[in-house]
Amino acid sequence: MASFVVPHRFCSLLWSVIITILGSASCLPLGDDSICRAAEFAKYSLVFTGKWSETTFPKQYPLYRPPAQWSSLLGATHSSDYYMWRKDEYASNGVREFSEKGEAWLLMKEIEAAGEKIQSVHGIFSASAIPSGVGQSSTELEVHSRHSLVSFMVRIVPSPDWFVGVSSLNLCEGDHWKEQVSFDLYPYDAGTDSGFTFSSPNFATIPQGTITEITASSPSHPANSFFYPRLKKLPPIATVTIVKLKSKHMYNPISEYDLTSTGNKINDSVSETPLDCEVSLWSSWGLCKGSCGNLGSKSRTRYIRLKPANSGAPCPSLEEEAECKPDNCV
Ligand SMILES: [Ca+2]
Repeated sequence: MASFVVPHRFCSLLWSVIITILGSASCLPLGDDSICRAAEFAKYSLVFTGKWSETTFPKQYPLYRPPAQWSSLLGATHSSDYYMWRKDEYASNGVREFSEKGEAWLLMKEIEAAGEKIQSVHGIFSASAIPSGVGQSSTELEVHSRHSLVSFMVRIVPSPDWFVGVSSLNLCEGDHWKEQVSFDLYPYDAGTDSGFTFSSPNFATIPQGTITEITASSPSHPANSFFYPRLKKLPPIATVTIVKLKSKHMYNPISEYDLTSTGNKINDSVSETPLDCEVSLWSSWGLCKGSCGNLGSKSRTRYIRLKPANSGAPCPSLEEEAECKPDNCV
């Protein structure tokens, strides 16, 4: 468990001063979350569950150097004056560093700067990395009635610039805090690296693109690791559950990687994604072999580009023969 809260006593003090000077609170940042009338603070537990298995995502599933895994989780609780990342917007430098390399330092600096400058951030929270595609990590977070939104990201490892996360999720509902929220998570592309596959070499996207959701059909390119033309929708690659803590349970964190007690939960909805065989183009025909005066035979071959999985279409024949006139006869 590695969660902590950015001290913002200084910011609060600064705001008190500003409000006193202006003699009015009308300059307070207003947004969707400004109408939260719930109790001032609430604590939540957050459980992130990776569901990136070879059964569910058989295409190019990374088995080694490095095997499929999740980076540490980095998040913030904030007001609507800040956002960590947003679909169709450009990734900040911090979001780029985090989604390409899993380096959190710059993103944490950005979050802290937003907290100091416009008091839009209440706290930062983090959870441990998960060393496999399937597994759990958890942490706790605190929201405030003026900072009721939650955002976080987890990098997909290995990948060019792919991540999952939640953007500006409001835990406040009018006059109360939500008891529990759960979401299926799908992969996003940060728009900063043009690699198509999990293990593509670094290849900067110039000019930078916006953050987009990766689906079974977009980007529409057969080389893409998440391109599954037979699926209407990708299965969720992860889930997140955020549960409000009762005050008496506040210091009873859920243990990390506790797969034994929640194993059923993780495995209950493993979907088997069929993957059809893909083969290369045929090679050119080989020499025609045989004795002169008779018909000879020649052959050509092709190789498997993608092994089928989970009852996908099997591979067709990899070798073909044809009759021919032997080449060495005049
Ligand atoms: Ca990309």
